[in-house]
Amino acid sequence: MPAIVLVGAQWGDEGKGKATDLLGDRIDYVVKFNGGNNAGHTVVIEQPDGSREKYALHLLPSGILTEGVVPVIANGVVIDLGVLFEEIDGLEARGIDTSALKVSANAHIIASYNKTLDKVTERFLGSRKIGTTGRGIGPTYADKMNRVGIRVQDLFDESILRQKVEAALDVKNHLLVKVYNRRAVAVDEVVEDLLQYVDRLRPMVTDTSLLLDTALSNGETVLCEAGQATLLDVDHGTYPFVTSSNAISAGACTGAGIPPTRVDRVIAIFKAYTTRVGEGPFPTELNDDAGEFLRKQGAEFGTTTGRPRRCGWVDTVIGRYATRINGVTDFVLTKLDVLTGLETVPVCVAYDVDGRRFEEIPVSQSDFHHATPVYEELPGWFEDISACRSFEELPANCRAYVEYVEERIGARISVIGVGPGREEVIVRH
Ligand code: 2SA
Ligand code: GDP
Ligand code: MG
Repeated sequence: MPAIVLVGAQWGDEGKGKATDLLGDRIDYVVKFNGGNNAGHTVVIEQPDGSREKYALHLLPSGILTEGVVPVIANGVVIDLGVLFEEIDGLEARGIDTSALKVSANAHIIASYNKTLDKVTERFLGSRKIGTTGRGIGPTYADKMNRVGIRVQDLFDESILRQKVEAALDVKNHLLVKVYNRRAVAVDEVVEDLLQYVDRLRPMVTDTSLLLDTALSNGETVLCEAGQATLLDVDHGTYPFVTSSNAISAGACTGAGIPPTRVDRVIAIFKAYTTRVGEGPFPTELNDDAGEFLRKQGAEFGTTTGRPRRCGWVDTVIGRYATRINGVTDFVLTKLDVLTGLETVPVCVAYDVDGRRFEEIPVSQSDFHHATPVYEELPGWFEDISACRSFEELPANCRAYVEYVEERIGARISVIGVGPGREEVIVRH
């Protein structure tokens, strides 16, 4: 059976968690392949008595909420062990069975010094900051590339662990003390902190690439779920205002050890408008009442940090880019209900940069910073769409909006979200 990759098409928070959860009962494995606890996925599940349970996941794959699914944290992830066990304990306390969780022996560990470095670097950068989540993501990936990272498997050999922590701290302590005016970090302190998790971690650790290969060969279905999104990808996003991992579909191959020939479906989650947290260019951003309307209607606040998200109209140039770079086969259009109540809905179809029209994202970052959106105004709708379960039930203007966006982004919109709940969707294909 094939592997399916699910990605965010914009700057994150498109509703990937809900989309993964939706697919859950047709999936055997759900794999997180990039990022760490910078991610925040909110999933709302209706209970038999009609009440709603809300889950906010950071490090665990969203598939953990579906019974029978094996959740996998693959090699491309960076793990904060304290957060991992806090999240596991939190879910167990709410009756969710997490015992099937598998963790790659090759995933990297976020050590305390990298959380410190993330925060002090941002402070040091001042107005040039990235607006990171402060979870130590960037410095941990930097260590991985510098070959001074700590991997999960290192925890099972104390002497190796000590050597690796020593090597990592060699330069870092110099930096912390001399540049950032902080205290030096003791090797013992870090080693002790990490070793406290060894016994709980050991049974989960395995060769997850082999596990997934065997599953695929046995006809099982594997869903690889990206954290962050296309425009936050370290190679293909708005660098340097990106996260430090590959969040596009290809990231699933390196981040989970699954070959490209195994992947036959790429589902991209595209919000009916656009949001961004942190710094960086955002052509359709609204700093007015319309932006406030979207933030309020869409409850656009960071799932991890609580930061208000920047909001703007939908950008089909970005949608088309996401289709190309990810090889999207299907889109899930989320939060269409949030646009209800607008006289007209502007759709960005191109950019204007100093009088020049761009149909694609300009390759020059400076151009992108200056890009202003070229809008088509579509008529809005006022009917509550949250109870609609078929495309035909949607108001005519709402259907026209979906079809217009679909035409421009260049891949079919197969599912439409009309509310935060698990069942508040329209399945078209
Ligand atoms: P980092 O911490 O190094 O990954 O930050 C680098 C940039 O990546 C952005 N980023 C995100 N953008 C949207 N959502 C994310 N997850 C949380 C959420 C964010 C939150 O679901 O709401 O709670 O604030 C996420 N994670 C990283 C980040 O804003 C930087 O622009
Ligand atoms: P992720 O990071 O992509 O998983 O997205 P987040 O969970 O950070 O943010 C998406 C938010 O939108 C969550 O609060 C979801 O409950 C909510 N959501 C998802 N789909 C819909 C939808 O179709 N309509 C509405 N109103 N909310 C939705
Ligand atoms: Mg999120």
